[in-house]
Amino acid sequence: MPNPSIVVIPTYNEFESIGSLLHELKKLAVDILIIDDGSPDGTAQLCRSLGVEVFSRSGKQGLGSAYRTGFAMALERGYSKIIQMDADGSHQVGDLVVMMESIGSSELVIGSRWTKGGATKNWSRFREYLSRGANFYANALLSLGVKDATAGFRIYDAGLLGRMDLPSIKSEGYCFQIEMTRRALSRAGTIREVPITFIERVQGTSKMSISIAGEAIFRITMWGLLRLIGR
Ligand SMILES: Nc1nc2c(ncn2[C@@H]2O[C@H](COP(=O)(O)OP(=O)(O)OP(=O)(O)O)[C@@H](O)[C@H]2O)c(=O)[nH]1
Ligand SMILES: [Mg+2]
Repeated sequence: MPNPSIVVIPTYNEFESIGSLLHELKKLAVDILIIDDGSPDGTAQLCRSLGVEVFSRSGKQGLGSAYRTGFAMALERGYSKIIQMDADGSHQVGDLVVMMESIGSSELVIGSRWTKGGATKNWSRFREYLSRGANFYANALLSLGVKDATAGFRIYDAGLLGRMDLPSIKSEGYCFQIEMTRRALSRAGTIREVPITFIERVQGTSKMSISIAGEAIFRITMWGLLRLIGR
């Protein structure tokens, strides 16, 4: 019988980080699905050589679209819990275990850096302010009531994910996490934040860019304005 839970991991050039993460994940009772965008560094080949399923796409198409693809596959296969995790070593398997134990009746568990007990390690002041600032701005305009709405470490219940109309989620960068949080709330999803320690990657390079930050500022502002005029 397949596991009831699946971890969906988007990858782009994560050859140096993904091996140790998969090694740790394989100790849990979870299936794993990698969504790789044709990483030139051989990430997909490495994952397959470790016996992990890879769905390969041609060319870098963005984190949001990678998750939409992976989530749709997970729902179609009938998994009841769908876990999202970065490949860069920032998200710890130990924290995932705690998150899984904390699910209770929650339909969305967020591994949170900014709830009591959460932390970041090896982050520059700039990255910390960027993350805190994005959360402050999103909460001020959208009243999400979630301390870490940009977190990419989550467990979704399939029932909630199925209600969220994934093809209509448009964000591509880390704004994807905010849009998913908004949508979960609008579909009456119950959310729990569980403290985690986020560790800055030591291998590979960040895909964070000006255009990804710009997308978030633009979309949050637009949603805030639409909210203001009651739409
Ligand atoms: N398939 C796919 N994966 C992506 C893409 N962009 C980022 N990723 C993956 O998404 C995860 C998060 O990307 P990161 O580069 O760590 O970006 P981030 O976590 O927003 O930024 P940092 O905090 O700087 O690490 C990693 O596993 C990346 O490999 C993409 O276009 N396609
Ligand atoms: Mg990262």
